[in-house]
Amino acid sequence: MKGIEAFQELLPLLKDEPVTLANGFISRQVYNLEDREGNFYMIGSMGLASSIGLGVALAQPDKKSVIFDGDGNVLMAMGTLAMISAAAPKNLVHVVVDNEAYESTGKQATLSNKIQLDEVARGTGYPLVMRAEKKEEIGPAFKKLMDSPGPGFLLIKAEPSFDSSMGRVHHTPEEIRDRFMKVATAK
Ligand SMILES: Cc1ncc(C[n+]2csc(CCOP(=O)(O)OP(=O)(O)O)c2C)c(N)n1
Repeated sequence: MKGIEAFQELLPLLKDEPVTLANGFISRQVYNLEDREGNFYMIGSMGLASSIGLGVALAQPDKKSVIFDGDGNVLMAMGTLAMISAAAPKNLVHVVVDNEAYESTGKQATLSNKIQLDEVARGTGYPLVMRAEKKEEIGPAFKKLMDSPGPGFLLIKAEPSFDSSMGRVHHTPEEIRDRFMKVATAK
């Protein structure tokens, strides 16, 4: 499965949830497929989408805070998995598209071919951890996570396959912040 196919399954299942996206191709793919005001595109800071998504979950307990992350990002900030588990926000859904590569910077291999990130999430204490290896498994797994008390974790195994003709996110950081805050704080 291509990474973009994972997002093609996930995006139609979103409603008005605030979604925090990892930097690089994760943000670029989702921006090109379907830009939403409720998307917080992390521009630059690798590893931090999960911390921001945790902050959103804690600040807005009545909304689901969704994180779209990458394996390289998770490996860079692995301690955040422990922080999410310890804080235990019921309203957090952490989705990781795992292509076993730092695709955004040239497809260098990450360690996720050896280290199973779903097992790491389970080990830190996420109460609901799921894995999807086929496209058809993504929708049911994501729906289950969205309907269950979290924090939930979905590992999607994908191939590196970014289409480099997809442009960059064109919003300025301030625009991304202001649009996102409107959605994240809406009553
Ligand atoms: C602190 C830091 N180190 C390195 C980079 C460069 N960088 C941007 S995206 C990326 C790879 C992210 O990998 P992953 O989360 O697996 O997503 P993928 O690129 O495979 O979609 C790297 C190394 C950065 N932006 N910040």
